[in-house]
Amino acid sequence: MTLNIGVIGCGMIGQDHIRRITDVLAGARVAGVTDPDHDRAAKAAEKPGAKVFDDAQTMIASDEIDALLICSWGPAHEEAILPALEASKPVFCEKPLAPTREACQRIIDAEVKVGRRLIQVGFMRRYDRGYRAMKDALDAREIGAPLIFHSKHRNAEVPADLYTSDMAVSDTMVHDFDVTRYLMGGEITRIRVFHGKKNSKGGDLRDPILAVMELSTGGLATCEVSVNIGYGYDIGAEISGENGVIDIAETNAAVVKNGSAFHGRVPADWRERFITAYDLEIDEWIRAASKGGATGPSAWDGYAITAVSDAGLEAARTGEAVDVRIGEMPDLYA
Ligand code: NAD
Ligand code: ISE
Repeated sequence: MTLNIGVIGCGMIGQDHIRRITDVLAGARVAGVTDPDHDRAAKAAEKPGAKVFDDAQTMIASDEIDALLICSWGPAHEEAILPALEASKPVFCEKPLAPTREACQRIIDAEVKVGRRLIQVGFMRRYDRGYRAMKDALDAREIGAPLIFHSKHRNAEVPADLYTSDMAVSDTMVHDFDVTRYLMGGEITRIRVFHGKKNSKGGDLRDPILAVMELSTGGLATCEVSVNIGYGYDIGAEISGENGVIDIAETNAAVVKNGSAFHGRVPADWRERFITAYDLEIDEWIRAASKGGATGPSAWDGYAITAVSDAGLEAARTGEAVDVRIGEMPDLYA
C-alpha cells in the first residue's frame, strides 16, 4: 500500500521532506500540499504531481489523503493536528508540537481521547547515528551513571528580520531539551538562562545564550545556543559519567592534512548535518502511519519539551531560575 501524504506548509523543511518522500524513500507519495502562499504550494506540488488544496482543513478531510505531515510554523500546528486526530489520521508534526504548554495539553487530551498514538514529533536528533551511539554506550554502562550533559548548538547564521531572541529557546534550544531527556532520562525540572557579551553580528539579539538545567535524576545539563557563529552548523554533545566521558563524534567523513594543518568539513546547516536522521525519522513514520499508528518522539515528549521551553523563556527574560511545570503523564505514553 502507498501512503498518501498531505503536506501542510511548503517552506524550507516542508520542501525538504517533500523531496525525501518523492526521491529517496519508498512506501509513500506526496498526494496533496497546501500553504497560504499558493504559488509556493503550486511549485512544491510539481515534482511529486500532488494536488494543491486551498486550505489545510479541506486537505485533512479529503479521502485522497491518508496521513498529514505538518511543516507550517509552530502557532499553526494545533489547528491542523486537532482535526487530523478527529479524522483518526496519523500525523508527523515538525517541532515544536505547539508553542505553549496549554496548546500541547489540548493536543494530548485529544490523542488520549482517540485511545492510540497517532502523532510523531520531529525531534530528528534521536535518529542521528552520533546520538544513538551515545545512548548505546550509556545503556551499556560504559561510563557508569551519567552526571552532566553538555550540549552545544551553533547555527552559522539566522535571518535578522525573522529570528527573535525568544526563538533561541523556543525554536532552537528545544532540540537540546529533547536530547537531554533522551540521553539523561527523567525530566528537566529547573532552568536558568544566562546571556553575557553579545555577538555584534546579531544586533540586539540575545546571542549567545547559555542554559543550566537541573534534572529529576539529580543530574545537570548545560546548553550553549549561538546563532550567528559564522563558521558553520556545529552540534556538540558530551556526557560526564561516574567513570568516563562520552563525546559525539565529528561528522566529517575525511580529514585533509596540508600546509601544516588538519581540515574537516563543518556542515552548512541543519539540512546537511541531519540529512540521514531526517531520512530515517520520516521512513519510520511512513511505516508506522501505514499501519494507522505512530512511533518515535510522542506528543508527550512534545508537551514536556514545550513546558521546559516556557520555563526557559521566563528564565531568559528574568535572569532567575524557573521551575518547569509539567503534569501527570497519561498511561497512553507509558
Ligand atoms: P518556513 O517559514 O520556511 O515555512 C513555513 C511555511 O508554512 C511557509 O511556507 C508558510 O507560508 C506556511 N504556513 C504558515 N501558516 C500556515 C498554515 N496555517 N497552513 C499551512 N501552511 C502555513 O519555516 P520552516 O523553516 O520550514 O519551519 C517550519 C516548521 O518546521 C517550524 O515549526 C520549524 O520549527 C520546524 N523546523 C524544524 C527543523 C528541524 O530541524 N527539525 C528545521 C527547520 C524547521
Ligand atoms: C530550526 O527551526 C531547526 O529546527 C534547526 O534544527 C535549528 O538548528 C535551528 O536553530 C532552528 O531555527
